[in-house]
Amino acid sequence: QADSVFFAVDLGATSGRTIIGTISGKGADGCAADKPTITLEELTRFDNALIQIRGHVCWDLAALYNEIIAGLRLAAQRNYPIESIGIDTWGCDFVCIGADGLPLGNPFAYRDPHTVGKMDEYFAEAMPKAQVYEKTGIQLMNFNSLFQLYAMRKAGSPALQNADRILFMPDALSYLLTGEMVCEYTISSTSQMLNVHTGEIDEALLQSVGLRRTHFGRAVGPGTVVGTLTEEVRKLTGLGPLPVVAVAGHDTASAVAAVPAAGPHFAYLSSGTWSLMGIETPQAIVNEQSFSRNFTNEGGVAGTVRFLKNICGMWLYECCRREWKKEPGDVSHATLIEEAMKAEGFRSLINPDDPMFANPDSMTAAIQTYCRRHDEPVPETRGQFCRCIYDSLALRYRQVFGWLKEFAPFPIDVLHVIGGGSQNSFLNQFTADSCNITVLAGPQECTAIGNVMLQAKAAGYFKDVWDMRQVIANSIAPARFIPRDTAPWKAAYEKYLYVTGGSEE
Ligand code: LFR
Repeated sequence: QADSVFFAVDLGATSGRTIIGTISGKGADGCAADKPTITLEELTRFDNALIQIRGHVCWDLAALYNEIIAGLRLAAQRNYPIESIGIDTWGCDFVCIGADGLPLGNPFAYRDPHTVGKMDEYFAEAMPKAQVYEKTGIQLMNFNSLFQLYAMRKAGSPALQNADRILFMPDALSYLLTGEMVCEYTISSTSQMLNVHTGEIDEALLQSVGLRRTHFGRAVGPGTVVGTLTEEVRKLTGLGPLPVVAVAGHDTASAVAAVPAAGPHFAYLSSGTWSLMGIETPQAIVNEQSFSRNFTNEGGVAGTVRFLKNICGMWLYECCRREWKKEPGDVSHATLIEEAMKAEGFRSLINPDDPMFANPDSMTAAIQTYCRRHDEPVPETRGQFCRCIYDSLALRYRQVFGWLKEFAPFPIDVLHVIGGGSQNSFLNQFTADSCNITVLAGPQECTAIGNVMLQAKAAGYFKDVWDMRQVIANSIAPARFIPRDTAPWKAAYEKYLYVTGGSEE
């Protein structure tokens, strides 16, 4: 029973990793044996930071590429019998490629302010808001690729003007490794340019930003081979002509694919820099309610739809922590969580999704300003800040979970919390209590697991997504949080609605 070994690149908005994923217990005929399992080994970890440059916020494409090369080289040195390579990243951002095949500069990051206000301009000038939603079923967020492209057109961006091709982040990196250009379904669904009814890039939306279908790569579904490593990359790394697989290129799609659920009646909360709360459905849900509450229908694996809503997740906490790192003192997660738990509960509530938290110069100052404006006690200590963020997040989860239950075409039995945030047991208990639902927490490494699983699926290892999820369930035991102290959360939710103005989206 040979193990199968895969190489995963998982890029987040603050750090990236290269990972070796091994599936053990494979039957001799390539079919799953009784209890196959997956294990991960982190090869390299590196920072990925928003780079401020000439009034913009960008990603460093060449640095990311270089880190992938370094990870591959290490894998070659250690003689891992890699079968394939897969890359997943955050959504919406893209790289313009010139006629010579080279990137035309660094891609804008989705937190670049160049799209602020551009959505409304687009609706006034190009296509009404309701029509954009009806076509795409995608939640309206100013950084969706459609509005980034519109903002770039308006600004006369030379990169866009000269773009021969436009590749979404994971596809751009696969291209640098293989020379092949694809437009993978899960990542392109985040662009707000796919027609949710046809699954194809919409002609009218393309025209609205002055593009043609030929600007994008070959459309492929998750789990398709893109190509093999170029001669150049083989020389740089010492690897052979390995295939690169378009996995579920969107990190959230990879994460959802890795929910260790036994059946379809689950909700998930993919908890990282963002908190993505939703359900998996066979059909898109596009109606007036989903429009007014701004829920999205992103592309999932195996023909599923990820019906979900973006909630600002650990971003507020991560930004505060970055500020505290500049001061003396221990800023470990454990210490900050401990300080938060000692602080008074429900003291200061905020709407974590207020636009003022999108990318402020100082997050602590932004939270204080919000509290002053809303007559909430102003946090001063680290514990008070963290408690404010956790309480407010759990209350926002309650709000969105309530809507989700109304939309779900099935009763939701359990909420799977996955991703880095699932390690925070206090927040998990808050979530269970606030939403009044059993929480199953883990795996923490869901994006990387989903990435590896899609590669294994492409290699013909699983018959379907449930087969795949069974292997994940065999490999990790999620921690269970039962709702127990729900009354205080009910009362706090009234206060939350009052402070936040009871927003309908
Ligand atoms: C999470 C994520 C979200 C997407 C946001 C911006 O990492 O991919 O799903 O809405 O980043 O791209």
